[in-house]
Amino acid sequence: MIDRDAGDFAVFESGAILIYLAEKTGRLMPTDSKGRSLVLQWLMFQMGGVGPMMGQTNVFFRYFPEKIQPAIDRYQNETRRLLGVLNARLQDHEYLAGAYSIADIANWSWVRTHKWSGVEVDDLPNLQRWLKQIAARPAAQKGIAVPYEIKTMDHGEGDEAKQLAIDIRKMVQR
Ligand SMILES: N[C@@H](CCC(=O)N[C@@H](CS)C(=O)NCC(=O)O)C(=O)O
Repeated sequence: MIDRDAGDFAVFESGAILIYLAEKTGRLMPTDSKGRSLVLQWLMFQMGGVGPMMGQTNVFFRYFPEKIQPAIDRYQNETRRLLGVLNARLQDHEYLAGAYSIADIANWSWVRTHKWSGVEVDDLPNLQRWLKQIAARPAAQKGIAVPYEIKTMDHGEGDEAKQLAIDIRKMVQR
């Protein structure tokens, strides 16, 4: 991301971009130490867990031409475990860290594509409630349409999904 209003200041890594934007606008992250820490904890949970694990699940489940079952199992199981942690947290919390925050934005952006990773969440009711709740937010709908919306990732099946997997496969380093 390049902040044109700040002398073309460049920020990389999605977590760092979200923190930069939250601090710059004073929105979506509290400023008190505890509130801020809670948001950062759940943001880091995505950065260090959900993102990399779902990323690898997709690599082995969707993109690799060879089906290496132990690798698929390993990453799908780890993704499932992480989604279970989110589900437990969401049992008595409407959002991950107090009010709706950059922690929800970061985690939701990955978790919403769980079907693409071949991971079902039927037995995770709190996670499903949270997924729907955020999906109903107009700004979230606007966000996933940038640069364009890939609906296939929601469904994870059909000819369009096959084509998308072929296209992404070309980008994956083996
Ligand atoms: N760490 C980067 C994102 C990297 C990332 O999420 N890459 C995805 C693809 S969009 C991935 O996990 N790919 C797996 C791989 O290429 O091995 C960030 O959060 O900005």
